Amino acid sequence: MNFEKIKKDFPIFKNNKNIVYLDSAATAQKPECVIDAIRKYYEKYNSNIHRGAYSLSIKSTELYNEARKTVTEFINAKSEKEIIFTKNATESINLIANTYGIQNIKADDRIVLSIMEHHSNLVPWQMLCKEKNAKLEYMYLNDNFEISDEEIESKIVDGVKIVAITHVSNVLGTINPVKKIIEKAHSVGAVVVMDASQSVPHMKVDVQDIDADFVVFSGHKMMSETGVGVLYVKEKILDNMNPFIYGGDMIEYVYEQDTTFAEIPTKYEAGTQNIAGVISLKAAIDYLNKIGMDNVESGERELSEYLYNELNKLDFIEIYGPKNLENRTGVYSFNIKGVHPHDVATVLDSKGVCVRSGNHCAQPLLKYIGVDSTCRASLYIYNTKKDIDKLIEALKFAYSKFEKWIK
Ligand code: C6P
Repeated sequence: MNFEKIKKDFPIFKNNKNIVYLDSAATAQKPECVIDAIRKYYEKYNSNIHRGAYSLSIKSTELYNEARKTVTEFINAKSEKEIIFTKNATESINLIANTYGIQNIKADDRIVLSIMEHHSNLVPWQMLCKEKNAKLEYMYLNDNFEISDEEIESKIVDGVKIVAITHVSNVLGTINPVKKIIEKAHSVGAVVVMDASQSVPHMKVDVQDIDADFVVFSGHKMMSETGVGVLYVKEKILDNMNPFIYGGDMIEYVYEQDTTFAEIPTKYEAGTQNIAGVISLKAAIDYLNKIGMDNVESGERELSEYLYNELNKLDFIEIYGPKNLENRTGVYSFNIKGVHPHDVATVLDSKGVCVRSGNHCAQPLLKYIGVDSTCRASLYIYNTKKDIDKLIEALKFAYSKFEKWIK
């Protein structure tokens, strides 16, 4: 993959010549074609969807519907009815917990998560368990920051009703064995919520092949605007779920004392949607498809290996994540031993290198691995080996500044 050429598609790097952006796990930069799609929508078609008989509104509705088709094909869902647009992955998970969860979880049922879940895929389940008097349990990690087969077998047992698992950890980069987990969950009658926030932007995800019941992700991590997310739900489950938010557009008919609801997926899309955001998500997926998801994955793997090897050469760095590179993505959490990650990130910033530092919205995971916070460098298609070299140089510089203070 020609990373240098891809980088030229991103105006932010023309306007900030010296930055090295290594925080794509938080949010991805936007290529020109996505920015153009948003501009074009507002300049040529801006109008509400599903509401007007005039041609502008019809065009907006068509663009919105085309985006749903593009998402359907991108993750190989069976039907467009299975794709719901939300605000982000967080809202998608809250929707599931507050509809399917409320309807199906009873006292003493079990919900199983992994300890590496982002707070978005943890707090909603905690709240649901408290409300229903259900039990919340965790799959923990082995020394290589992975969920072992034994852990899957011992935790996903009779009585488990929901398994909520991230496909890829936003802290460790671990790729979880989701097919194995889903097969096991289905064998005990549980449904699986797969958080694909850190996988869908980076690899081919086929929801029918994986067989997850619910899949969530955010558009902004795959180069769309912020404020648009996706919830995939198998049609047979969706048919029996209550709506999440009530109001305009999600209804079929409203009487004084009662309401009938629209067909799926509109039943779950109440109120005016983020139309430009949804259209920008289509543009982002078209862009990814043009590069090819196989190239995205293999290109990032090459960069990830380079980053891993370069970080490993620095004996003052501690890396948290799997050592076998085939089982991880380009998300690297690390610390300079003895130095607070916010201090490290501030020095890196002085060299133009953007990394995230903190708990990455995964406090139970950080507690489990025994650190308060980490620095995190995360890669995407516009990064280059030069970016990684600059990170390494900046880390050496940071170490030289802190060395004398480290005990
Ligand atoms: N992680 C990060 O820097 P939202 O905020 O709804 O778009 O995405 C939530 C979310 C859910 N699951 C995983 C695995 C995630 O990584 C995230 C977002 C960002 O790691 C922002 S905290």
